[in-house]
Amino acid sequence: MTETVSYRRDGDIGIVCIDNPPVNALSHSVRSGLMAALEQSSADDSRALVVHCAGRTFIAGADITEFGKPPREPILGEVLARLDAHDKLTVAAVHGTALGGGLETALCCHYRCALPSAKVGLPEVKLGLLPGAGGTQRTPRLTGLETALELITSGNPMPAPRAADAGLVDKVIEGDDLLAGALAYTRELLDGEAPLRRASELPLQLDDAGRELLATARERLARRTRGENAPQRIVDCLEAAATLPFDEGLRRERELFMACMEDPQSGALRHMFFAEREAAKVQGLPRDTATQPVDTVGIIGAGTMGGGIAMCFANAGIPVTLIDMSDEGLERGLGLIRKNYATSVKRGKLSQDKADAALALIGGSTDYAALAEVDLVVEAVFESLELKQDVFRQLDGICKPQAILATNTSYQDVNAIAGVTSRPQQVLGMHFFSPANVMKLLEVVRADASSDTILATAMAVAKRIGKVPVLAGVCYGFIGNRMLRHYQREAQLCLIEGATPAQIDGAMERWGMAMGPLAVGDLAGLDIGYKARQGLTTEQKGDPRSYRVPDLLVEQGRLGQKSGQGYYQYDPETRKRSDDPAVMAIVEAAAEELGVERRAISDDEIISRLTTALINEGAHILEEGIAQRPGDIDVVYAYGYGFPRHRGGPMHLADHLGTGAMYETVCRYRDTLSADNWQPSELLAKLAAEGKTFAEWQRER
Ligand code: 3H9
Repeated sequence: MTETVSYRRDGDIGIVCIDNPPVNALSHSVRSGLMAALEQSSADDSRALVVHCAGRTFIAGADITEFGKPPREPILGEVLARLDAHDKLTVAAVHGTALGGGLETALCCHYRCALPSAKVGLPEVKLGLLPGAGGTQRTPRLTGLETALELITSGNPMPAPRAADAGLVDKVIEGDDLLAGALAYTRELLDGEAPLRRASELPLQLDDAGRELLATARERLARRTRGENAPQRIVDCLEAAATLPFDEGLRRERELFMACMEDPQSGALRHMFFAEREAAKVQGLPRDTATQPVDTVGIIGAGTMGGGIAMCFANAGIPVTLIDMSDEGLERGLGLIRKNYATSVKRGKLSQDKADAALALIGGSTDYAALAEVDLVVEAVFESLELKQDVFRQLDGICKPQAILATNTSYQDVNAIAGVTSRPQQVLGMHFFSPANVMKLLEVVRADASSDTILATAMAVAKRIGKVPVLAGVCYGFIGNRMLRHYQREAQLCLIEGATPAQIDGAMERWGMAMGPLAVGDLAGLDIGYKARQGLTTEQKGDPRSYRVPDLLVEQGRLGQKSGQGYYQYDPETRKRSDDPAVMAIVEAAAEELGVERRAISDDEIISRLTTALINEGAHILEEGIAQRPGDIDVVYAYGYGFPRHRGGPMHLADHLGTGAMYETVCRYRDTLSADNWQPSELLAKLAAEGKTFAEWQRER
């Protein structure tokens, strides 16, 4: 057939095997091979055809690397139309994951069988797309509208046994020899003279309940997906499936698929897909760099952060010893962990068994000696360099020589921490984000002496505990928090110059941020920033207009959600925020005190100043080599700060808006707002002059 598709016979059954590592994506070679295999199957005297894949998975979808390039025939739609119309019985044999175009291929077979461990799904929405090869038309004909809606708009995969209940899989094959099971199943179907059951020929109608379902879904998705276009277009496709003849529905799906493909949102989401995978790689470190085993972990500090980190490891089956200075501190920390697990069980997010198993892996001690044999220690004590150095001196004396010593600091100098030990090559930063058991981002901070082995180990461990790791260099705030200071500064300046908290947060949330900057401050607690500022010099604190209001709020006891008041008032029951005239009085007084004349500020100005501040600082971070790639910064912002994925992260946004336009905006803000706050990045200036994007700069390096 082709180098990726082969055809052979097992008696009267033809077998087409796709072998296109790593995930059997539907590349041009696979599509051509499938077409050829169908011709062969039609031409020979076989009675049926089994479609299966070599390697770790069934087809994981269209080949995303081909997107954005001119289409090469045969396109997937043509291949699948041919498969759907095949004149011999067809059976898909699924293992691993049948995703996107992969599941659409299986749906064009007359029957589907799968291993119990297999999963099926239509994750296109996560790429800003919709299933474009019949998935929106065939799925509801097999499962009904409700299940199809959930599967396609969530993009989440469904385990094979559930897919069998839902009508997507016809037989779950027990044992681990899928092909033998699939052949036996096919023979059973042939012996029973099973009809060539085409999903495209099954009936589907739109009744009142279906109409109601789709209308509710549109509203729910508009709220939940904040400005994403693909979810609404998916509902349009499902409506077409239920109201139009199959071929017309398919045409409508194709139109809407193409609209998604040309939508910058999909470009941004596809960028995120690859950026996330790229971020896990450390430049200059071969893929097969040896890692150290991490079978036991110690955590210093049983506060909220330490407890959350302990849960991450325990959830992944890794035993943890939590250390705190006092019995009370330790008991409080362990109590908080128990409470968190109980809440997860109550909310149905975790089974009682899994919670019990994880809890059983978390032990506590007040004696550092308990860490003598652990493979990795994560220090999560109060943000003080002296305190952290003291902890590392003790660890150095107690832990085995090859143990990895990590600090969870957000701001401190990891070199200065590593420097107090006799093994700086074993020290790095592992910066978790709060709540640590929920947030996916992990900044792995490389200090000057950190060895390749511990970097590779930290990246691998991060993945094991379900995190998205990004490598960062040592600087104040690393990648994420260093940029955040500039974003927050502009939020504060917009506030004092004329906007209200509700306007700033509302503008950013409508634009797509998970939460506005001031509401985030209230959630985290305004006293945290206040305390941190006390330890800084006037120069380090930056523009005095950018912290006067939060200082006043804290001094009046307004600490944020935890005290019921911050930038907003909070309902004690629902935690719903509402505007508070007292806050505006504080803002106006602060403006007067600092000689700031308040004026009307538009939502567009707020969005532009906050996002441009991120982009300019991101560019500084790249030129200094603190981040490895522009995409890494985008991953940090999407996973750590609620930046809308469909905008692709700050650096992708800069590419989308144009580096030239961004540079001009930074210069305009420098000239009209503040020369101190807006120092254009040299890299941004260079790219603007050369008419290049950050992505192009990255590719050419
Ligand atoms: C679609 O199907 C559209 C159709 O409806 C209509 C068309 C007309 N293409 O994630 P991993 C690469 S849209 C190309 O680390 P895992 C990936 O970049 C598609 N490459 O492994 C990585 O490369 P590298 C719908 C792909 O075991 C390597 O494979 N399908 C594709 O953790 C390993 O990936 C999806 O959205 C692809 N489709 O997870 C599924 N997929 O090693 C997307 C992966 O160089 N894929 N690669 O960094 C996934 O969700 C996961 O990759 C999967 C494996 C679960 C399959």
